Amino acid sequence: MRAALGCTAILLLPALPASAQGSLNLYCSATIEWCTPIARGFERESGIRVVLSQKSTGEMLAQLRAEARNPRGDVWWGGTGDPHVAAGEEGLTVAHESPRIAELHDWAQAQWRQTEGRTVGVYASVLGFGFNTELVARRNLPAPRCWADLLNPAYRGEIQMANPNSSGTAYIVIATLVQMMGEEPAFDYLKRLHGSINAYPRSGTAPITAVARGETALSISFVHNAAEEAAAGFPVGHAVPCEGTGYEIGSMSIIRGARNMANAQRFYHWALSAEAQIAASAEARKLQTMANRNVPLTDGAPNMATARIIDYDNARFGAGAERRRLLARWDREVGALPR
Ligand code: S7P
Repeated sequence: MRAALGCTAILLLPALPASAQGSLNLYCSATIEWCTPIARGFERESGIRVVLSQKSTGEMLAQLRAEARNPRGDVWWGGTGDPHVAAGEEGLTVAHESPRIAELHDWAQAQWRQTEGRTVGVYASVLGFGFNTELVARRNLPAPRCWADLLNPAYRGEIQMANPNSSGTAYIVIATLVQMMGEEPAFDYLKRLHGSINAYPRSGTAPITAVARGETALSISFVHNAAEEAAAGFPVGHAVPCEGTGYEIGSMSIIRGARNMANAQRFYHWALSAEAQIAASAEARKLQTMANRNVPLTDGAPNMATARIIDYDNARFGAGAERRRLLARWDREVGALPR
């Protein structure tokens, strides 16, 4: 397998056997720790060489737009659902149907149906807060429970969330607050929250990594990422906001003009199987809810069924025009403010 991060390509595995069946250019918007076992698992199963390229979801959408006349990727796997929905709407991805669609949870099938087959759910996770249990104790800070708690002046300079232009996770923060509060109150909230944000990194997982390393006390993150840091031994707690919250449908799409279309369709079918999802998520130690209903929830994984989640409007917030409008408003009214 080759991995390409930005412009760097690294050969990770020895050459494949003579049975190799061509190659697959896999664009991946989960973390590299999650993308690698997916790529490696498919190589093992198929003999097809995988060239892997990883970027945050908003950045990958920008890349697909830039490459529209000369597509280089075959499949886009992982990352939050809204940019996949936007890509489908913009004709950057194509419809596909696998017989495995019937094996998927309702939310994964709904994503596929609503986009007329252009994207399908592969995992899901709930948005919430992560916090460093040692830092909050040392600084005498309360553990956050609710969205309203984050406006506590005691958290000034203590919170991280990603930049919504690059990060699909941070875009879900905006879309969630708009759906829960209404747009004007949501932007008022984001402006007030801005004073407590110490950084807006590009990647959606960077804030929880900073929490785990003790570089910031709190983050707005998917709760499975916080649970994974805790399982790895870091002093990390998490909370699902008491008022309710949004969630992601991590998605998969086949890129229009894929040069390796047959291999892309084979990957798609494989990636929806319970066997692939069990093996790759175990290797990556992921604690998400996998799309195939036959994949049991791993011990320690947050249970979506018990979380208070909103009826997230994927069609509205995945629409390209709405996404551009909300991001431009955030840049103008929040990101540009002094802190
Ligand atoms: O590791 C899985 C995961 O956390 O990575 C993705 C990532 O957070 C989304 O990327 P950006 O916010 O940087 O776009 C998630 O889809 C996934 O749950």
